[in-house]
Amino acid sequence: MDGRIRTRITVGWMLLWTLQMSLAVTGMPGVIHAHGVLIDSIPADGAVLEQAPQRLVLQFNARLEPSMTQVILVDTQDSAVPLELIPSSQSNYVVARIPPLPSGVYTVIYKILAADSHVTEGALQFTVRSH
Ligand SMILES: [Cu+2]
Repeated sequence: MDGRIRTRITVGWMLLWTLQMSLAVTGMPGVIHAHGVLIDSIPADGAVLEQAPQRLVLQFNARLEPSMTQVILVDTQDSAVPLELIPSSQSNYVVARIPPLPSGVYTVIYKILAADSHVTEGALQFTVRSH
């Protein structure tokens, strides 16, 4: 193959790759192909609630691979319950159903796979103080 043609093809591939990367990074505002970091949650970490929450919402800074998401709720007796995940229309959110909870301190442990192919694990805690 003529060397000039080979060069043109290589340059073409490089341009295409650069374009794809820039689209991937800029295509989803606020959501980048970064390390999956929790940026917000409902309930918030450390929240004290008068009523038990019915849903858990975790917001990350990166697109997630939902099939790899795991969320567990641990109560004060250290009994762990995997939470049922609810599909979310936003790729950087995790939504889970919380079963009815008596008063107590609860720990949410989550494990996610972000678009950068890294797994992130973390935890947050909330207290239910219903009367
Ligand atoms: Cu990463």
